[in-house]
Amino acid sequence: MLPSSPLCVDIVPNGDINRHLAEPNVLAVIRSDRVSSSVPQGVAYAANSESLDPRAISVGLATDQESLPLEVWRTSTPVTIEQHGLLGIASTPMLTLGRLILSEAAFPDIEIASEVGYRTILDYLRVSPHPYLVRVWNYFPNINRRIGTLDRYQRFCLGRSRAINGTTLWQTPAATAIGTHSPDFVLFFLAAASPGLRVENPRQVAADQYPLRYGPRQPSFARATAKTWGESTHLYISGTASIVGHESKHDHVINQLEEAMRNLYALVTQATQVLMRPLPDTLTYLKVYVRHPEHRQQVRDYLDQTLDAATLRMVLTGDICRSDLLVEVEGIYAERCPANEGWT
Ligand code: 3EB
Repeated sequence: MLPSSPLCVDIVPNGDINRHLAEPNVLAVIRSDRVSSSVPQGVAYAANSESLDPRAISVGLATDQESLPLEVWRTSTPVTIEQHGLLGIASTPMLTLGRLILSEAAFPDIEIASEVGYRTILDYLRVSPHPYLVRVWNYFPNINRRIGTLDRYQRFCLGRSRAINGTTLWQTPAATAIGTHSPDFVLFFLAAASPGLRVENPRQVAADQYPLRYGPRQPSFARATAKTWGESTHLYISGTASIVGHESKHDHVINQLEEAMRNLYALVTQATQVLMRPLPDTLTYLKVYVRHPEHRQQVRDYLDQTLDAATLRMVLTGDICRSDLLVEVEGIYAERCPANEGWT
């Protein structure tokens, strides 16, 4: 890691989460599957062996892998851990990672869970040294299921919109919203003392300007945020799909993936034009969500043929927020952590 950058990212094949958590400079260990919870339904806080440490994030996606690759974020200084009610906080003097796990069963519906979740986070951020969200991830089950006239993603957007309405702290972070098959609503975020720079994609209508036919409250996320930490500028790219303008495009998964990657690279070009500082040379990390597990292999093959060998990658199975979308990508430009840093 450059001494001036407070945060680096890595993907490690090693599934030993506790070994990573034992290191004081580890900010987050993100696993894509779900830690089985021993807590009964209806308890808002899904407690389990890893849940006491907010740096341990388990997203709740189905996994068909033998090995469990982990995403590990490391910091240049030791991490302090706190728990504020249901909200777990891991921070350094420069930045904050937050983790909120709500059991959906404790709420009447996803709309309320989303509103309560975002209110909880914003209430904490107001008194935090790092009040601005830079990047947010949202995972919850049955994202495409229709409840009445709206689907659950649209209801999630409604709840988020109510919570952030009129809040100047909300400087529209980059985000991901993906459907799982786990009962928890998992939210985690990166926050900083000052907001990132919002970057929009010239090929896409800004999500908060989508026509209302996609839902009564628009999604609120930036296509990317660029964040300068010391001497280093990171780009956090939101979940990016085969959407041009505001419309979903293509029926075939690889055509969708190509369109999503065109969107991603258009966004990177846009970011380098609005930024005063260069980005790292290659995309550090690409995470791909495919709706159907049977598409994973062709997606992997496509990535192997098209990505720089240095780009870390992970292919996960998850549901995309529009039912006509088969694939979504998200990415990070940042320092990759040096191999085996801090390991003994
Ligand atoms: C899209 O472009 C795809 O609601 O926070 C991507 C990233 C999507 C974030 C969100 C939704 C969200 O509209 C969906």
